[in-house]
Amino acid sequence: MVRTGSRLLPFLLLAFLAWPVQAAAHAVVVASDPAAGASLAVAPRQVTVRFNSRIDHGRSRLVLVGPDAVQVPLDPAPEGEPTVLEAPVAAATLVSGAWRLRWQVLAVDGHITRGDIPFTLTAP
Ligand SMILES: [Cu+2]
Repeated sequence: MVRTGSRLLPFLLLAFLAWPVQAAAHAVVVASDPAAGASLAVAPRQVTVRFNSRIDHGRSRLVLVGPDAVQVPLDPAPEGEPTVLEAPVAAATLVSGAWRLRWQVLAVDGHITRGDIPFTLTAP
């Protein structure tokens, strides 16, 4: 009996540790274009953010925040790859300086996450 119990304990511990990981499957960025910290000579014509889990495209947002807190809301594609949010960027809308790609997504687990991906647009 004691033996069974001591062999069961590691399994219970594992199950306990694994559970919150599954429950907390909100969307986290795994890659982006522009990449975080990128320095670009030319404004991107499209932005792409790849997440670790499926997202609800219809309830996810992308905004470019630029110098002087100027905000350029983007229009993400309503569907596409289940884990990717992307949007076109209109030509000649971005001045040079420090920018942030601000993302907010709804993951399939019902949790909203948000964050900023900083990048720099160098003067032409
Ligand atoms: Cu979650």
